[in-house]
Amino acid sequence: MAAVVPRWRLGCLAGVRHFGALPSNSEYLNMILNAKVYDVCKRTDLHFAPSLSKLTGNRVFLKREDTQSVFSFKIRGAYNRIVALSAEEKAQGICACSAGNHAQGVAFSAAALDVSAKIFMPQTTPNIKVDAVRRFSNEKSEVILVGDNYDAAYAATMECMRNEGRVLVHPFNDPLVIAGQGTIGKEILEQTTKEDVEAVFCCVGGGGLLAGVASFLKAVKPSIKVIGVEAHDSAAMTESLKAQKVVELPTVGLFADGAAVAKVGDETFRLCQMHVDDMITVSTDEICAAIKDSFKDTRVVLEPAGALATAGLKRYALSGRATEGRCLVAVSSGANMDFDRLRFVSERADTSETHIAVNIPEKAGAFIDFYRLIFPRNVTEFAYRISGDPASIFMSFQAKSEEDRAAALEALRGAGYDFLDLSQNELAKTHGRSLIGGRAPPELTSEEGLFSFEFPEKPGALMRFLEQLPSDFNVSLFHYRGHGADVARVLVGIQVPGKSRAGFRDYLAYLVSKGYSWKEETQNDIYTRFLLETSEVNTSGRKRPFPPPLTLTGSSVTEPCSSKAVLPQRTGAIPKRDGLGLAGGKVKAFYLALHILNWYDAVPENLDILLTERDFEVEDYGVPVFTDMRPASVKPGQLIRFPHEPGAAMPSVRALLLLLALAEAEGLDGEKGRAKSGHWWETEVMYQIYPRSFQDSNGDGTGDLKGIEQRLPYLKELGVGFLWLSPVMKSPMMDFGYDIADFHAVDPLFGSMQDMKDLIAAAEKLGIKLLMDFVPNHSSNASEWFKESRSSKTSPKRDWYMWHPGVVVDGERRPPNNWASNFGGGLGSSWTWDEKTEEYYYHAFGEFQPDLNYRNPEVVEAMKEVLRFWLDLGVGGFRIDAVPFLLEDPELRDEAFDAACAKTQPIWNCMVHNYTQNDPKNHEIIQGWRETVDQYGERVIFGEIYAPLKDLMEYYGTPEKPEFNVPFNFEVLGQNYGQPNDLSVAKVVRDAVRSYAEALPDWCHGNWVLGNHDNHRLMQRLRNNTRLATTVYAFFNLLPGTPVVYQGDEIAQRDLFIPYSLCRDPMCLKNPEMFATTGRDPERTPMQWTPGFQSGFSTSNRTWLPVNPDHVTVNVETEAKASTSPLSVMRSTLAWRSRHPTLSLGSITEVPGDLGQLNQDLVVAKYTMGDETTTAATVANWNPSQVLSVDLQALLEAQRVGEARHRASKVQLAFSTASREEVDVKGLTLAPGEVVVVTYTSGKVLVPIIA
Ligand SMILES: [Ca+2]
Ligand SMILES: [Ca+2]
Repeated sequence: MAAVVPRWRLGCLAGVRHFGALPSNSEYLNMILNAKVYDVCKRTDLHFAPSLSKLTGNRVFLKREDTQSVFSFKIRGAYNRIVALSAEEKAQGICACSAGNHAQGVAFSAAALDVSAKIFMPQTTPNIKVDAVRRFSNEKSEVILVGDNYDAAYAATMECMRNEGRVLVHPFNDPLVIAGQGTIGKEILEQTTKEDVEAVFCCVGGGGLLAGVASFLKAVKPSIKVIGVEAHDSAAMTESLKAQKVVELPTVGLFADGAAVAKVGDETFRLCQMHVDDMITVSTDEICAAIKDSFKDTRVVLEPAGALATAGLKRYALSGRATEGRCLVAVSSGANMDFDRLRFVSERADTSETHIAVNIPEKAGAFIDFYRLIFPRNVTEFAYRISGDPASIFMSFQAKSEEDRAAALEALRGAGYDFLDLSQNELAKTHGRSLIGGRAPPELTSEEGLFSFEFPEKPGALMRFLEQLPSDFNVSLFHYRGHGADVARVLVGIQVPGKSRAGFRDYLAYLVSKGYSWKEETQNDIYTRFLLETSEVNTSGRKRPFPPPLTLTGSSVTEPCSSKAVLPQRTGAIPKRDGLGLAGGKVKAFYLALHILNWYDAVPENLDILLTERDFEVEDYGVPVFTDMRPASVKPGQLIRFPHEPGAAMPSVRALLLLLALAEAEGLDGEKGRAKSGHWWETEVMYQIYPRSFQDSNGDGTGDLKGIEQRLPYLKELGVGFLWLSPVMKSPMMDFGYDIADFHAVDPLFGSMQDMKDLIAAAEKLGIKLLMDFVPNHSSNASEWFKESRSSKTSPKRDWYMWHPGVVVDGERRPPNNWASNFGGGLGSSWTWDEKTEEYYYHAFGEFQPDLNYRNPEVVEAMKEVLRFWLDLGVGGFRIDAVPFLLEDPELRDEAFDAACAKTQPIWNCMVHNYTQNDPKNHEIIQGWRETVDQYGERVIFGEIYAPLKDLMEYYGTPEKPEFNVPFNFEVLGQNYGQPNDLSVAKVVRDAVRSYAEALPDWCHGNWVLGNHDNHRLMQRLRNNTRLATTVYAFFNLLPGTPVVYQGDEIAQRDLFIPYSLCRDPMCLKNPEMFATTGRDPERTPMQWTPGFQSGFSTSNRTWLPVNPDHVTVNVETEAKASTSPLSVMRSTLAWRSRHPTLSLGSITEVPGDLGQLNQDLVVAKYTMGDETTTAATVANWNPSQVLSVDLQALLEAQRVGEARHRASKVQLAFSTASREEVDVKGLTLAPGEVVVVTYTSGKVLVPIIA
């Protein structure tokens, strides 16, 4: 049937309309009743809104236009317009201009009617909307992005219309469009036959919806009020009706962008003027609140324009205009919400916030007096910046009710506070909170430090924090914003005069003890750029903040190893010394500066600094004070004296500025300015538990979680701080847990998930943390993941693993390349054929361990989720398995292979693994893990990487993109892995320590692994020389870096030979010819606790691997009684270490080698302790039978040749593994295997600032 063309349809150019005669009211009624919208639109529900009804005392209904296929009512008008086109017009096509929902309606309708549409959208339209329009378009249609704004796009539309003869589909100013929207009025009437409708609310942009709905209702049931709702900042219809003519707004607010129209249509205006009862304008806050109200009743998030009607309805009802109990209807007109705006909406939806600006006296304690008047109401924001007396504060709080709000304000008034209620001040709410204060002048910030604090958010937490603020330091900036998060964050500026800095540190330490964590932000760019005034341009031509921030530069918060220099927290009393002792090597000007600041009062005499030529080679010191004083008073070779005057801040500040400048010029990043704040994994000792062999609690012959729990007190006494558990996740145990079937479950062999939780809790009570073994490279072939992947080639998890059809060579199908399984066996291929789906799958290890495909982002995310699962349970972190194996060469290239080698070794050992290991992209995956773990605060990842030192260090990442907190150091354990090392030669140790210390980047924390479940025990490698094994552990326990103890090594437990018939390890089973060297069972036999039955490990007659018969002498119980036993030496070294946490944080500076006067069996490692003022050396006598005599004073001074400017230092014996009376370090004799620590300081300062 051909569409009837009404006589008025002469043209429809907005702005240039020239209707011959406009449709009459009855014609509109007719057009609405006959509108052809139901081909593509649905008759939307009229949804009863219980919450809104309760709130208003009316029966409130929402007309759910958000449920149309394009999520808004616009499709009604667009379709009704397009369907009415003549055949000729349809062939010409249409055009439209829109930045939003109209475009979607046009695209959808054009597609439904097979019409070509050109839709013009401003280039600035968000992608989400452009994509939506494209999604609805047919092939004949086109979305054209043009111009910077709607007007420009509209001009292009007009041009297209003229050039191509297309028909414009106007968004509102067209009778057929208006009639299409009018069908909503018709439906509302049909749907409310049982209701007593008082009013219907419609949003207004151009006015099409309101005009249509009003035209219908006023024609059929004029008693129903029709009310239009506009945003307060784009009320074009309201203004026009008021002026009785169409007016154009100079600007429109864009929040309700779907209804942001500067000028309504002349036809919509005409209709509204005739039919509309009233207009209401609403604020942004009201719109946000309406979005929330609608959400409560429908669980749908409306776009701002879509919620306008609801906001208006609320305003109407709550202002008392509605008759109680009658029915109110709002058209929920659209749900195309930009997801990015949700945060803003949710923040603003809360209209219960009261915002005030108030002046309080600028004095300590004024804050809390003020806050007490608001308390216990919830404070959502609190901002302050020093600006002189009185101080201005911005505060937001939530009152329980309007009365409560009034009461709070009255209380403030009563206490004499002069405040401003900002609740209705849009500028204040949007920007005021971030503008409070701004830059403070230098005279107010010269002693200011900026700190961020975090603490658990709960009622009253802010109050308690305010109570903790130090009364003797002035607060110069304060900002708190409640985010509804579980952690509260506060930013505080505090004025700390130089001489009070030590006291301030104590205060920070006190806060940490109270559960607050802090981080200094004084060097944060935001601070210097936005909160400080800048100085005049200095000699470098750059502007600098003035004065430069004085900083403690520290944190109690977990931070990645960073290149920033960090002063370790001062512990205990200030050392008594003659002057400031500095470490050998380069002088750390930065540290010196901080020490001056901290200890100024404690320096008992004048501080002399001699400037050298080099001090003047630096162009840009960036410090005005220094530039000032340089020409007048300072010359190279001149001694500057900073007189000692306790309490006199000025000299120390001058010194600080000078030294900071020098430090900056020296480039601390490259120097050993190490990031050391002493995380637990840096200062505590790691202990590896192999759970199958640690302690059996239920008599089945295998160790378990309850067993570990029983032995926690032993571990505590031993002095270890955290445990790494080899895998206990659910597994078929083909590789004893390194083949995981379910990453979220504990294997029943070890116990239940509850046992795991109990273990974590019990360990925590003792201050011991637990690291899980995370095995990311592969799963078990029994995992649900792999079963699904293997089920068909089209399985959604097919790509979670690595499948390949193989290659056909000479008519025979073969794996795609020569990659070998790490576990050997047969041809050794790492590709196994799957009969069912006729493809190979890849496995770096056993065929029961298919590799996960880390090129698939789903896998990457699934494994992060595994990390979060265990972190949520409270584990301290992870040891991560087989890291180099994660990704393989995407081109599957063959690896180089040495055939001769394979005669005596498993094939894998004879290949160069440059295509299956250490892929550069592995690092991105690890960065992702680190980010995941770091989100949990003080947690850690250790990595298992057998790689050359250079490659190993890459796994620390960079300070900006950190990877492992600690990649395991296998230098001592595993040189020439697979061949037992002979460590009886001191040189092996010396070289291993030296090369590791040289390779370790300055900002990274080292570690020492001496044994694990994959390598022959230390005792085996030392030919069962107990004394030497004891010495090896003692020596490494007394070096900087984290020691790692493998269970049993503390009692010098030995390998037990396991014949092939008894072996359990796949490395043994798969390599029968060479099982004795490849098998790992010998180092995995049960822990030896007592001389008794099964050594106390189990009550079973049969344990999974036999207990070593030597347990009658080698066991915990026996060794605990002997003071020189391996166990006793282990305990005493760990105890000394724990009393000196700075030891672990130090840097090894020198490992002397071929010195004539040194006995070759002495191993010496020199290092700075973490506080950078103490230098120490650990010396071991590696000779198993000879006493060696050495003059340590001479030894250490001998190292000083070339550092002539240092004075002689005093060497002191600090620790020995032997019991000794002797303390004279000249001619000290070291017993066989004895290890001593000496400390020495380099006398008085310090002629060279820069050595
Ligand atoms: Ca058991
Ligand atoms: Ca892999």
